[in-house]
Amino acid sequence: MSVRHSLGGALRATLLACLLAFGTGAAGAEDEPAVRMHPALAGIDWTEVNEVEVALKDHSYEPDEIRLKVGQPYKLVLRNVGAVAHDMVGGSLFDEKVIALRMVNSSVGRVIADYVNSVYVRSRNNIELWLVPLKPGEYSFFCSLPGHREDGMEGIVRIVP
Ligand SMILES: [Cu+2]
Repeated sequence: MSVRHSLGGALRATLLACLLAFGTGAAGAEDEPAVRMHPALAGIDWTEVNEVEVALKDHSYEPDEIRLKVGQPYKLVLRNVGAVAHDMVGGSLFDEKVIALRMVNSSVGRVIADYVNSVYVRSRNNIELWLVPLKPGEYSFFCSLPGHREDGMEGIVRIVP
C-alpha cells in the first residue's frame, strides 16, 4: 500500500516536471503578450472616432446621460475636474456583449485589456475609453468612492440602434 502510494507520488512528480518543462518552452517561444482583441473591433475605422466627454465633478457626472449608437467607434473621455478622485463603475455596461473595449488611455500610459469593470480617475486627470457599443439598452454607472453615489454621482448610458 505504501509502495504503491510512493510510486504514484513519483509518477505525479514526473508528470508535473514534464508539464512545467513544456509550459516554460511554450511561453518562451511567444515574444508577444497574448492580448485578445474583441471580435467586434475587426474592421472598425478609428480615424472616424466620435469623442464624448464626461466631466467628473465633486460629486456628479456632467452630463449624467450619455447616448451612444451601436456599431460606432467612440472615445469616451472621463475628465476629472474635481478636487478629489472619482471613478466610474459600469456593471453590465462593461459586459463584453454590451461594449467592445479597445483600450483604456491616459496621459501616463495605455492599457490594452479586453475587460474592465471600473475606471479610476485621479483629480485633474483624464482617462479615455475607446469602445464600440454593441447592445441597445440603458446601463447605469456610478462612482464607488465613499458617499459619492449617495450625493448623486451616478448616470446612465443609453445605447441606441
Ligand atoms: Cu466620485
